[in-house]
Amino acid sequence: MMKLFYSNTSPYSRKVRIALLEKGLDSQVEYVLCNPFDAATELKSHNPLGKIPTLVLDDGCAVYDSPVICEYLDVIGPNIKIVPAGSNARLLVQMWQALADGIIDASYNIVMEGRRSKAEQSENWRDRWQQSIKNSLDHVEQQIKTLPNDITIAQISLGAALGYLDFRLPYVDWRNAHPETAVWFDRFAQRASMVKTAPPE
Ligand SMILES: N[C@@H](CCC(=O)N[C@@H](CS)C(=O)NCC(=O)O)C(=O)O
Repeated sequence: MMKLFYSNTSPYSRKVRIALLEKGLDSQVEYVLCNPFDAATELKSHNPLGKIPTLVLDDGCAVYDSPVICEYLDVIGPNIKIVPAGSNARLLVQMWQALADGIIDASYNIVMEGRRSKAEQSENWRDRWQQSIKNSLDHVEQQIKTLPNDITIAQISLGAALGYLDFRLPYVDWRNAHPETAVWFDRFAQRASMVKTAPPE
């Protein structure tokens, strides 16, 4: 059985967990809860980067990071394609994924920076990450109508990104300035795959 190293709070892991549920592959995976910062974690023997999510296949091969795992799930799951094959459709969803992953990266950096001692924290970096989140959300608001109709890695990544903002950076209060994105997310968040993978309260 394949093994997914993940945590309940990791937004990148959430992308893969949503994708597994949407593709009906959930029962083919053993979920291994993992803290990547635990020095003794088995994760490091599979992924030299020591990051989650990491999917370990039946033959012991490891697959990372989240975009690569999601693409791989289309190889093993013959049902819906979360990364469409046509070149234009593929580019569109990959760009959505890059934008949403970028929002996650900036948010994750802010969270991790906040865990360092005050003396180590950089106001400049935090401002830059905050600006990048704001600009990206403005872009999402303008482009939200271009999301594909069928579920793809575009919606999955955006759902994970907005869910992470709500979970870790609620002060960003993104809904007021991005009403169409808010309508989209509040509907998307009702999907069983989103409800099942929601971070703990
Ligand atoms: N680009 C990677 C990012 C993965 C990532 O940074 N995961 C975090 C947890 S949310 C992690 O494992 N951090 C441990 C570390 O940075 O050493 C992906 O999309 O999977």
